Amino acid sequence: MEKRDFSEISDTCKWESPDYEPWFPVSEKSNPLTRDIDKSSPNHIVRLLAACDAQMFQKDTGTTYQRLFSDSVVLTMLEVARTVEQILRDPEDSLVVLSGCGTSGRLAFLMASCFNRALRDRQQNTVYSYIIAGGDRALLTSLEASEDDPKLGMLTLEKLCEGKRRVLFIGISCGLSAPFVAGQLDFCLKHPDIYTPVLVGFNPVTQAREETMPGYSLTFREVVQRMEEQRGQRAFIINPAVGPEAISGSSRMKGGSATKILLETILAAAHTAAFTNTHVTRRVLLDMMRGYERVYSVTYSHSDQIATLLQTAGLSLQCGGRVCYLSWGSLGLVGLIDASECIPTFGADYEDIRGFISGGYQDMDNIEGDLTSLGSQFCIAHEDFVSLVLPTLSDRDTVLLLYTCHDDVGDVEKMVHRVREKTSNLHSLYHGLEGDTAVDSIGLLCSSVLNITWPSSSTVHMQWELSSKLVLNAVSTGSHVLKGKIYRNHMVDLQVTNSKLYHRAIHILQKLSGVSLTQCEEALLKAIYHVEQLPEDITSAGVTTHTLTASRRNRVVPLALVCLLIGCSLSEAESRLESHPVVRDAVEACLTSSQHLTSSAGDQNSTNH
Ligand code: S6P
Repeated sequence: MEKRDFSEISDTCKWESPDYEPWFPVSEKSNPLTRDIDKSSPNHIVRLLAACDAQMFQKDTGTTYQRLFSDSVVLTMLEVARTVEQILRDPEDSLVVLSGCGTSGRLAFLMASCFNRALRDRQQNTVYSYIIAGGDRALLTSLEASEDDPKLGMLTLEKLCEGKRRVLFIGISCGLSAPFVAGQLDFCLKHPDIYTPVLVGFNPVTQAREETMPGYSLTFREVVQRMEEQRGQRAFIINPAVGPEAISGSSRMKGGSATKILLETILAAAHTAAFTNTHVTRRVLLDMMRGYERVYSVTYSHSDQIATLLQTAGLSLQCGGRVCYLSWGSLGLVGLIDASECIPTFGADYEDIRGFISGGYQDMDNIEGDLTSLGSQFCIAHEDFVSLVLPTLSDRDTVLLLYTCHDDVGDVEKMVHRVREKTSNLHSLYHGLEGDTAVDSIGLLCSSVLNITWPSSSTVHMQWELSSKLVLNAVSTGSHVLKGKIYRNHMVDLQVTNSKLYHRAIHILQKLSGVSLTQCEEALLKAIYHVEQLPEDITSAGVTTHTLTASRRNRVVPLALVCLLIGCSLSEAESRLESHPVVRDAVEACLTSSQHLTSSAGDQNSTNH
């Protein structure tokens, strides 16, 4: 029996203490479990990610936080599921809209597509639609700035729902923070005759964002308070805590997984009830969520193979190679989503980790259709992989195949042969069903194989998606950790492209330098505008102006940090960063020399005394 690590067990609960980083909401806290993730081996990284993901399913211990399985959460899910059920029974002029920014918008798209497909399969009219801040381009790339616009959110929703009699609006904001979603929720509250708003997120309402939004009179918290006044009748809030992210603030990980678990449970239960003439019950919801908990356990029971993938991908990134996910079916969307998130999360280039889906935009089924004309970054079909990537593929690159027993194995096999002509660095993630006796000719051609077998069920494809999401999140996060992008459990080189990221950057600077928030903001602004002194027109400008300027610059947070740690000019900080291209090394070198400076100043002081 494996020995239990008690230090990890206590770290699991530490974040719940009121004294632990009290100035941050749960979604922005740093996870005590992962404070040394940057120095961990591939196997240990996977163990840490598993321990963090386990926090999603932790039972309610009667503390401040409600959890996924808390009665209050399940009860609200039940009410929302019953509302969906009613819409499915009488869909005329009705719509269920899922909306969010970044990953939350991408998951809104994934789920709306999945449940519309389920309706089409039953020859029913579709009732789902999605909104992602920034439009369909944001499904594949980072358009974080649109998150800050509450009016745009509201107008997009109003336009989408024109002429509808009844709309169930599901706004997803993991941090209870996106102004785009707040504007939409507020709009729903003002039109209760048509709209019923549901907010999904992972902070208590008292931790919803308090900052004012540009051109808007309410804060997110005030919108949530208004929803609370209507709670249970005309507005619903589903907000269990799932613990801090493994990489602080990276809500694409647990936030995304928990969003998928909660909403798929609600929608799948509503479908079953509506089409079997029964009603959604608490038990059905709980059983489905427990099913997802099993997905978590089954997936991480393959930790060694996940670690192999992560190590291979890490080596590729370290030597300037690429990681390509080649997927079939709905796993393609999971691959595209994971790859696209590396751009804002790790400041990665779109070619570093890239997803391709067998049928391209035909399989995507997004509102705006084929986006290939927007440039190479938007070329997502396997044929694009063959023409754009395959010719220059080498052993430096990692290729990961994602497919299931429902996909055309002959097609997978053809692709495997083409890739093998260029590289042997080929791996596969395959989901099969119990009793599946397929001959593993594909596995024989791969350097590593991760085969997961599942019991058959009507929702197994959603379980495959979650399992693949966990694996890919581990691969993309772990490989960037190995590349040296993370310091402790913070992404230091983040892109400061919206107000949430602007404030996160200031807090990271404060945590790592120990100086005041005001000094940190000044250092950040100097790095953004590339000036040694801050003129009045910069200090008086708004956050939107700062983030717009920051979006055209690189490495602003590392630059500001080096200036703060060494007390040097921007040009000196730049040359120090140039001599340490790996961000973690640069930070460590500066910390060592600043400690050295402090201790020699201390020595000097003690000599003087
Ligand atoms: C987070 C990801 C971001 C968020 C987006 C929305 O890992 O990079 O794109 O999804 O900022 O966040 P939220 O809290 O409104 O769901």
